[in-house]
Amino acid sequence: MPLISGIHRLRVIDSHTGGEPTRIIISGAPDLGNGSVASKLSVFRDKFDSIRSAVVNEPRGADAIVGALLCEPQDKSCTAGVIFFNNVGYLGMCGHGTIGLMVTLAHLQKLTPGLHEIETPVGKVTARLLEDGRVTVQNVPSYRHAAKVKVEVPGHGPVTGDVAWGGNWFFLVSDHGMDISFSNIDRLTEFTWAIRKQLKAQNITGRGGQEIDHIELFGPPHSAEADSKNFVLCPGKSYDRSPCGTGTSAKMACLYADGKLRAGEIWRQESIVGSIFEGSIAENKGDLHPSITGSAFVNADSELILDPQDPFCFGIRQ
Ligand code: PYC
Repeated sequence: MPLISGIHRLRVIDSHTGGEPTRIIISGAPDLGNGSVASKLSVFRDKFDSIRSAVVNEPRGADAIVGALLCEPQDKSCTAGVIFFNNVGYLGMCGHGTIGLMVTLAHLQKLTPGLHEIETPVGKVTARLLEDGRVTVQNVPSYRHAAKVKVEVPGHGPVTGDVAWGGNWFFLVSDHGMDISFSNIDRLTEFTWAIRKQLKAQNITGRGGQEIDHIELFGPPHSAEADSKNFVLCPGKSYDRSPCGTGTSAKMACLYADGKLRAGEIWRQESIVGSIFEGSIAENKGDLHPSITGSAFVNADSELILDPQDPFCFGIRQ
């Protein structure tokens, strides 16, 4: 069955959070049924994956864009439901994207400053729109799954890192000898991509065999206001321009486990482009709850046109 029978329009709002773009589908998306956001994601992935590709891939999109589908939450205590996706697939949670979502909903006058709950495929997160326009996201519980895991990377030698969950799976490396600078993006991408491939080849995974699809390198901050600077490789080989909300959550879980960050203490994570997220961690009944604060700006409100005559209507796919 063809996905669209004639010209189809999707309204999208673009924003960026610390330089990392988020494109949110506001209307025109297919009906995904009445289930939870996790079940809506299954329907979207199984039946409408071409819409994901149409929104984020070239010629309309670009590798760095994280897409989001605004949807009805099953849990009526939530202000919204959201499914995040990228150039190659779907994300469990997305910190910068949730900050972008909150600012987008405020732009649409659908929410006012205060506390809101958002249903995601990996659980409920809480986000507070602050009076100054910044957003604090209380992420899903985060944890370190494995410490000091050694992976042999051809051309680089052994690399040691931690495996941690922050809403996505991360391999976090501090001891790497690389220069964490914007001018070094190509080498950082090549190095982290090589690590990712070896994690897969050597069957190093997250809990329950889940693939580790984000690699995070840390180095000294360039900004006097930050504690650390990072480079985050995303699943589709793009890098995160923001400090990465889920990656910063994973990092704080590791710092906490090592006794290097106390509950309530502020951690300022600088991104590869110089933007900063402020984070902290709280412990409740043995679970670690990270919070991330950052700002986003709406930069486009537009309509995507899907024309079935267009040979690249559903994007250029890998
Ligand atoms: O902010 O969590 C995040 C994120 C994940 C991938 C890109 N950004």
